[in-house]
Amino acid sequence: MTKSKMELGYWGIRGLASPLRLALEYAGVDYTDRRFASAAEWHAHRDGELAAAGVVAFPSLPYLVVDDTTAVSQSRVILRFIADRHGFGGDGEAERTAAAMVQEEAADLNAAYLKVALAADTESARKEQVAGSITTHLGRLEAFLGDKEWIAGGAAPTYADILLFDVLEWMWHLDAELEAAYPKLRALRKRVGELPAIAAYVKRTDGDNPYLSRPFTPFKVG
Ligand SMILES: N[C@@H](CCC(=O)N[C@@H](CS)C(=O)NCC(=O)O)C(=O)O
Repeated sequence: MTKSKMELGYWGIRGLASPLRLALEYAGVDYTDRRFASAAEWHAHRDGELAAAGVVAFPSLPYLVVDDTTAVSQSRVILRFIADRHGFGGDGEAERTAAAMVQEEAADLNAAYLKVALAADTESARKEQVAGSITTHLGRLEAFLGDKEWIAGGAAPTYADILLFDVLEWMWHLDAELEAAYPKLRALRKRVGELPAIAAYVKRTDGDNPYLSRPFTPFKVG
């Protein structure tokens, strides 16, 4: 079988691409991690090479182009696409549905995160908003994980576990107390971090695709 050529395009930050980079690393595939440094550079690529390839229906960042013939945009769809291609999209209906629900719950959590990070302009407002929104989603995820090894309930990790590895770190960055408050999620993050491909990636500081160790946190506070 010939190898696929893959290019992931995004800004040089973690943002929406971080779970996708982690998923590509976990899949063990060769890919180009194309990081745009400015809007002008992205727009020139979008309106030039990408437009000429004629495969990008919804041009945005992030995008994934495979073999110059298939393009996927919309970050959540890209994550599922990578996982489905490489066998960690969930085994059977129950696992696939669980993984998809976790992905959507994580999207709600991210939306709550952005609201707090961008809007709360005092420490007490931040605490109050974290308690009013973020803890609801984290509590649900902790309960759903329960005593399972992987959150979708199967014998192996799915993209939902990899996604949580990223998302949880953002939450802890926003409020350090959240790490100890959800011990099952913390243990899950540790398990994902011990997967060899993930462990190797988070240690990588040089080469073409270094790991960006600090979540971009648009705090008004702190
Ligand atoms: N719903 C989209 C949102 C994409 C989005 O808003 N991308 C931002 C970066 S986080 C961007 O700068 N896109 C460049 C563009 O749309 O031209 C997704 O999940 O991929």
